[in-house]
Amino acid sequence: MLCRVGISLDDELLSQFDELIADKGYANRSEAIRDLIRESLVQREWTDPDDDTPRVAVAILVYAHDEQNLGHRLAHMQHDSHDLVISTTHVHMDATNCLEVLLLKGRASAIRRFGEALTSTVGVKMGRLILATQGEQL
Ligand code: NI
Repeated sequence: MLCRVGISLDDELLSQFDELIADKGYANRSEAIRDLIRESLVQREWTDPDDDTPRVAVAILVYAHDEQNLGHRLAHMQHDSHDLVISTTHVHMDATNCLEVLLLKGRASAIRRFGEALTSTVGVKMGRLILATQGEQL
């Protein structure tokens, strides 16, 4: 069932919001607001340290494979946590730089610890951990 709600915003904030959603290509304010709410709900899924529900996430890494033996070290870390890694894609972007995308699944605390260890490894040029959702509650 779809419910209608009204919200009050000052005109400057609304103006900035409209610019933001136009830049992002939203068709209307409602869908943009629904997405903001969903994003907050997804983030909340990750906050309970005692939650055993399997969570999914994506880790993105850019690194030079021969710097500080990174190719080997990152592969070693992944083998040590192989139970959390569903799949990996490795692209050799040029002679030295690699892009790696990992799909992760497991307990929230384990995924966070492992994903943050990967993205914060010294020498990684760009690292992101995207905490996703299996979507049952949305
Ligand atoms: Ni490579």
